Amino acid sequence: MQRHNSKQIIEQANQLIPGGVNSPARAFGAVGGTAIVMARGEGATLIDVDGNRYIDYVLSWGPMILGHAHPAVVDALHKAIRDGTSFGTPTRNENRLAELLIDALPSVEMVRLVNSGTEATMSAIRLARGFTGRNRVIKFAGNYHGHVDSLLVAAGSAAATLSVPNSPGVTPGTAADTIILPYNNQSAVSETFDRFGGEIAAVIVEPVAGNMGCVVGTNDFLQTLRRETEKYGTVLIFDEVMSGFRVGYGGAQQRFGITPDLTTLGKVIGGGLPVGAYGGKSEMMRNVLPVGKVFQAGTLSGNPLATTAGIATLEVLRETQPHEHLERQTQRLAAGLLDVANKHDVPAHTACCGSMMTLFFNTQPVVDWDTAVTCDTKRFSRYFWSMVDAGVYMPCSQFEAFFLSTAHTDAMIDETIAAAERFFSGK
Ligand code: KE4
Repeated sequence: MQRHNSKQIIEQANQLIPGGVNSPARAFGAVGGTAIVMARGEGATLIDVDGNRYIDYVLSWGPMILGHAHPAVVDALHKAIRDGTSFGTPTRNENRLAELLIDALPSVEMVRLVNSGTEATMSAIRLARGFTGRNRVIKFAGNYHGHVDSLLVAAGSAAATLSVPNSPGVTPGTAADTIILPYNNQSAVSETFDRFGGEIAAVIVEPVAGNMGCVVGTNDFLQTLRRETEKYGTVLIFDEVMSGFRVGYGGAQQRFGITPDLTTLGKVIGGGLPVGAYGGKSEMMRNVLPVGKVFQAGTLSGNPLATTAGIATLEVLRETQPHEHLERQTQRLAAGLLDVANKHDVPAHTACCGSMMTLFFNTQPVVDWDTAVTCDTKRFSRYFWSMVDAGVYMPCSQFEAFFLSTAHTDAMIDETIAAAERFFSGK
């Protein structure tokens, strides 16, 4: 495949925008080479600026669960845009989207709409701290919750347990209140609560992790989080920005039957336009301004066009209930990729939940960050470019998840497995 136009556009972008991208995940840093500039999407395919077509398993990093340019979303936006784009006032749409979220998610009685997953997690943590009057927050290695200062941290010395910044610009003081624990490790959770329980404002967790590749939280782990947070009056936050409406219509909390105190959302709920949200029990949410004292605001929060795309997307999901079909398709893809890897003696493992999955180049199952980092990322990079050149656009990092949409067909899945076999046969 030739990608001259992509190269030219990225060269220019590099002069205008740091790294030529508006989000580092798009820069192909982990796999080398030049990022591919896309021109448009059609269902489960993307077409780049050189006219090359790809089966798309990135789906804008999760939002496009109905595929690109779904008629219900496009028609709704065409209609809405004629009425204007933003008023800075309450609008009817915001009630409708709030209703859909409240109806779908067991933990949510009241919700605040924001513009991104990062805003949602940042606000949920501030609310938890304001509600409890406590400072410490627990997060898990390998979980990503957006570029929130207090969560851009690395594990500090084990003794200190205090985290240290893992980005310039994050102050040691900000990092110090964050405790990082290993994912899927219930004894580390219990020990930390024994030591700091009464000081912990919140635990934030991806119940199905997607940011170290797809790693599913075990029932023991998630039940331990629920039990310990209840015991110590700590707010349990399920970050369902990625898993929400993707591992089931009611998210991981409905799938696993574990109800958090707060839930953060994004991606799918905006249907490809910028929407995030955080929600929980009314008693807790009423602590948010203007009813309560916890400050949070946003010029474009609940934007008429973004809520239009989100409502259209969720209404199609609610009416068509595609999640079982999506899960079967995802499992078929995962099994097919694993089968061809095994056939050619390439060490690999897969993990999937709902319509997200990852093929790990690893000799052992990936259950946390420490096992994730033992993946063969060099082989992954060769695999990535082999698949992209075969017309399969996949996440440009071993530590991301594939996503499927209702527009992915059996033939596309077969084509993807065949492309993977061509790579594995050449190793
Ligand atoms: P945004 O601020 O990017 O909308 O959401 C942050 C976020 C929060 N929580 C979870 C579980 C997330 O996965 C994310 C964002 N996910 C990444 C992909 N792994 C977004 C891609 C990007 O940063 O460009």
